[in-house]
Amino acid sequence: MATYEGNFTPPPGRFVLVAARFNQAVVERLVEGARDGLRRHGVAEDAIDGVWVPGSFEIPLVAQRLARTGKYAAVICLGAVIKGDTDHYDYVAGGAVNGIAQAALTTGVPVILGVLTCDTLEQAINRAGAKAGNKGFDAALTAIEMVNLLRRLPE
Ligand code: INI
Repeated sequence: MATYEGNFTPPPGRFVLVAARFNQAVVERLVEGARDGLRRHGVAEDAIDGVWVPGSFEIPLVAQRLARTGKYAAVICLGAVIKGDTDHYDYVAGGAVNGIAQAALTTGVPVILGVLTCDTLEQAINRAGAKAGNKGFDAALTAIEMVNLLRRLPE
C-alpha cells in the first residue's frame, strides 16, 4: 500500500499572499508570519508576491483568479473576521471560507485558508503572533506541504 505525504522542502514555483485590509493591524502580522514561514523553509523572498484586497469577502475571487493564471504553486489567503465588528459576521466568514475552498477545488491549485474567524480582537491578535502562534506562519507551512504532496500524488 502506498502512503503519500508532503514534506517541508522548498518546492519550485512562486507563492502569492492574498491579504484583506480589513482589521489591517492584525492581517499585517499574518502577512509577516506567512513570509517568515516561507522564507525559513527555503522559499526565496523574490518568489513571494502579495495582493491586498478590501476585506476577507473579496479574497476568494482574487485567489481564484491568481490560481487560474498557472503562475503560482499555491495561493495563501490571509484575513481576520471578528464577530464584535459586524452583524453579518457569519456571512462574511462563511463567504470567505467557502469561497477559498471553491477556489482550490475549481483550479486544482492549493488555496490555503489563513483567515482568522474570532469572537474578539484580542483573540485575533493572539492568533496573529501574540500568544497562540501565528496563523499566517501555519498557513505558509500548509502551502508548502500541499504543494509537495500534490507533486507526489499519482496523476
Ligand atoms: N471583512 C473582514 O475581513 N473582517 C471583518 O471583520 C469584516 N467585518 O467585520 O465586517 C469584514 N467586512 C468587510 C467584507 O469583507 C467586505 O469587504 C465588504 O462586505 C464588501 O464586500
